[in-house]
Amino acid sequence: MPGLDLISFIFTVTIKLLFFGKEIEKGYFTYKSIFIPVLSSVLLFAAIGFLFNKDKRFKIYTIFNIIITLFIVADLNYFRYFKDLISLPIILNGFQLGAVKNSVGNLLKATDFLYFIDIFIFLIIHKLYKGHKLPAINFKTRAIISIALLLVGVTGNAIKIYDLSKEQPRLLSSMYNKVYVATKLGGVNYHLLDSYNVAVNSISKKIPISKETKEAMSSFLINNSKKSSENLKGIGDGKNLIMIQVEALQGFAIDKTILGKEITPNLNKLMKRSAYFNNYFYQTASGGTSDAEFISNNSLYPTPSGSVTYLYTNNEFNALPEALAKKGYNTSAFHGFRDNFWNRNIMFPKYGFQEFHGEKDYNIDETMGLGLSDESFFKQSLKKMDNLKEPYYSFLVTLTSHFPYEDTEKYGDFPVGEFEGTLLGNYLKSIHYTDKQLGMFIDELEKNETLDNSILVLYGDHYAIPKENKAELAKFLGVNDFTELQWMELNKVPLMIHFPQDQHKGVYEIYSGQVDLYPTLANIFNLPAENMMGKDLFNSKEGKVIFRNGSFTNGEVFYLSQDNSFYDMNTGNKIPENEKLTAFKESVINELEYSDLILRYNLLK
Ligand code: GP9
Ligand code: MN
Repeated sequence: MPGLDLISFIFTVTIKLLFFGKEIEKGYFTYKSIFIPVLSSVLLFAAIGFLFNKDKRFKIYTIFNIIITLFIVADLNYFRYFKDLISLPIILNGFQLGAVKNSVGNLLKATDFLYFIDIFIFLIIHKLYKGHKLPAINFKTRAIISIALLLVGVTGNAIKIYDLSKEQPRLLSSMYNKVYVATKLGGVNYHLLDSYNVAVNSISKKIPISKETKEAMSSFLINNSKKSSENLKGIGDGKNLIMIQVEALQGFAIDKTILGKEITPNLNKLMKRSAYFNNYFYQTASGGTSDAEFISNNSLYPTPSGSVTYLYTNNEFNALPEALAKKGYNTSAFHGFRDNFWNRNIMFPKYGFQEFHGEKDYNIDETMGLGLSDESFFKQSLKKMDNLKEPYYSFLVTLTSHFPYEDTEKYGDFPVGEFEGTLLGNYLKSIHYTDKQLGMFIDELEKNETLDNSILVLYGDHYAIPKENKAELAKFLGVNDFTELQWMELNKVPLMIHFPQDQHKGVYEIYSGQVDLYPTLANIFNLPAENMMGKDLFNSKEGKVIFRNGSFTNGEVFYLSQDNSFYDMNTGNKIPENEKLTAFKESVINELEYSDLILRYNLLK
């Protein structure tokens, strides 16, 4: 039958895209709501293919099908790891991710291959019927059908894209919530829009920022640095700063036991001796660890797609290490992994680290997970730090507790009972291991009296347990399941700031995030606090956390961009949006935009 290829192309590709939508978003997803945009996007390809005749048409449809399917499977795997979708700048970023290949390979599921099944079936049928001459359809008929398909496709898409742009203005241009776009418009439309944005973005760099935006931005930055009090100002002046960024240290693991044993005994000890921020959130996006390093040292938001460390290697920064170096500090970064991973060898000097000790500066005498074990890393780093002239800023980034936490025999004996053999159980073992090494490191600093003359900062870079494994986490925390709001509240990482003689210890409940670290330290070390998106946590009354996907909270209400709704954090219930909340939402979008503009236009030059 002429046109059978057209019908089967539309049918199978649409079904695949619907399944894909379901796989990336279970909470708010419905087949019904996504059916029209998905079908419309497939019709665009169907229309192009139908201009061709017979065998050529079959070939074109097969190629389209393969490309769309490859995108689906790549997106799925990327999503399992990053909770996000691939976008063009990230494809450019691909070489950076080589070393996480293991993690991603780990996420590839047998069912992913089912997405290719129709292609094989079509190829077999095509081979079997090769002798049968397909009846030709004349060009005029093909052109009419093609235009009709195109009209239906474009109209369907236009309506849905318009609806979404009304519901969440600026979402489609800034793509702060890519998954939401894909679950509303389908995977194909998402990628078409992403490509369109990249093209527009590279053109937009050439258009100057409007005067109004510039003024609004500078008045925001000036206002943001104002504070009402001067608590702890300059108390770190002349002291060392030792900052540890711990891989995948998620808040839920702190101060918990399993089978009667503390999971993080050393961190629990440090927490009680420090200023402990228990409502501190990670704000990383697809740049993972590198985003955490960037946000914490620069007080800017990460890029909505790709990573700062790939897209903006040519920028100038106004970072913490540089500010301390200007005051005569010796600044160095330590990380026992490939020097060029996340472009650290380029970016760390850009941030103002005078020295970066990467893999090549360590003796790789013991490996776990991705590379050098935390034990060996800390022991060797202590020796390197011994040689530093004071005052210094040492920034250490750990590695062992990296997903998928599978080197369990090497972590040492730590039984996890019913969680034995699960991702969560393995994580507990690995974070327990890292805690032990942190304990050793801190004890050593205590023994050699370094702690008496240093401010020690410790925080987690990002989450540990992907949404895929949320059932295990629910079981561990003794609940049935999480609402979307509860899941967002689990995005906390601990922040501890330890002062000599355990001064200022206590629990600080202010809602805060990684952008707040640099302004907080700028106050402690008497550094200029300009062009920062965050707030000094010792001198702010109101908390605020903005996430890269446009969600935000102030500790009382939580706005989830996933469903464009506000929640009362006491009751967990949705609350109606009012003028004040709309204004809050607007200001959050502005702040994210200012941070993006600073990067895009290299404004710190
Ligand atoms: C490797 C480590 C991994 O150096 O920082 O980064 P991540 O995969 O967590 O972003
Ligand atoms: Mn990490």
